Amino acid sequence: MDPLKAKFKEKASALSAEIKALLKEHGNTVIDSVTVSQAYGGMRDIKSMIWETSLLDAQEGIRFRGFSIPELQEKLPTGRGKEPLPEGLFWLMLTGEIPTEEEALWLTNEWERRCKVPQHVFDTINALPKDTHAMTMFTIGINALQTESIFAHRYEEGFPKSEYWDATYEDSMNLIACLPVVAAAIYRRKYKDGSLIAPNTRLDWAANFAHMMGYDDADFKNLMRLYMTIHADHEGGNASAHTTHLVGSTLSDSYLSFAAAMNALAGPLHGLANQEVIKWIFEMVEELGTTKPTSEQIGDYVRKTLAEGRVVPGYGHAVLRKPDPRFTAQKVFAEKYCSNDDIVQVVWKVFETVPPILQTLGKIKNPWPNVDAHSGALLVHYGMTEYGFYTVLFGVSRALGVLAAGCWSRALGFPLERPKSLTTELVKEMIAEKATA
Ligand code: CMX
Repeated sequence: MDPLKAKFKEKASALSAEIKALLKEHGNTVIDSVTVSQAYGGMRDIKSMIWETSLLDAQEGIRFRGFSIPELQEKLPTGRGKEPLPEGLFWLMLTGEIPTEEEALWLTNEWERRCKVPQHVFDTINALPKDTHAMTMFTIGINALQTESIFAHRYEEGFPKSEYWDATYEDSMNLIACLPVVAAAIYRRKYKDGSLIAPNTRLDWAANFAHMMGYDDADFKNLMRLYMTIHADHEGGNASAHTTHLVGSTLSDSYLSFAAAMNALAGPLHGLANQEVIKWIFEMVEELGTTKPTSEQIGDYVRKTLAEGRVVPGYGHAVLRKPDPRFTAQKVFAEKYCSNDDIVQVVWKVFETVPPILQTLGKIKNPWPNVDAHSGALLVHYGMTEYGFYTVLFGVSRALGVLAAGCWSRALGFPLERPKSLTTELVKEMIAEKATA
């Protein structure tokens, strides 16, 4: 058994026993109650899912196994780069322990060893019209890769519940290993001449991804390491994470549940917002005829967007109530590497201008920027202007968190997810009953 799998098995057995005891003693303890607004309002704040890999605080933002993003930047191995290796974050999310440099390097080599994308995956992607959205190509590519699922093969043969976690671990590791190759193939087919760039075995996972897309700038590789780290997980309730959890709970394998998650990420209120942000900025600078708009010009453009009944992309969040620390991490990166870039400057001016305008609407719970408000400007700076691809980058990173959490779901034996729905008729009856009680 490989060292990461052995560590995960040890941690999973211990937590599984602890949860069993907890449920025996406190299974009927009420830890939350649901309001009518929650039933109608997208189930906000209902505590009804266990997600071990990260936790989101409305004021402070995301913590991965208790570590904030600046803490990860300080503690995770960086390999040959200057930003944390996503390999280290995956190890942390799976085991709860910060890996050593050697353990992170082992994972780099392990993913390289496991990276085997069959030809039919490329053929499937290439069979799609070139103007197919990159996220559609991505989900189809992942589904095509499902032929490799160890879980699906073993289930078909018949294997015991006690081994589900093992097959899920194998599938998750193999899928994560292959995703950069699949994503880079989509990028090369859709936006370049279609020729593939072979992986460079001396590079870590994120740097290799940059290389296979055709970017060999050392700073861009650092950006990819940071990007792949900060987008990886955002606790369990967000649409892509929750989708992985829901679909995985039917014992769909990691490939099928992750492909489903990517369909959720492709929505403009979720991951597609990163393409919408830069599209909105490009349209603004074109309409204004300048890449250096004033705050007044930006303010007018924001008010025009709102008057058209559109949302300002990259702003607002279902849980966060402060600027997203993932936005801040990217701003800090930009301050270091490209503070004079025009589009970066526009993003910073939008950051000054948008929150007070959104606040005046009186209905928005969080007027602050989220992760998607900054990412596009950094990519444009390094020459990646094809914003239709941005959500694929988000997706490759998101695999780390949702698949690590998927391993935990199978290791802890979580059952089929099946919440109770109500009709409005029944809600009215329940309200009336409460009033007379
Ligand atoms: N621009 C304009 N209006 C906004 C807004 C924004 N950025 N954010 C919220 N609102 C509106 C909502 O549409 C809602 O309007 P109605 O009552 O008329 O329907 C109202 O303000 C209240 O919304 P909320 O409770 O503050 O926010 P929600 O939890 O309902 O929605 C989110 C959260 C992210 C969907 C919303 O803020 C939004 O649409 N933002 C823009 C899209 C975006 O950036 N999404 C990316 C989120 C991060 C990610 O998942 O990647």
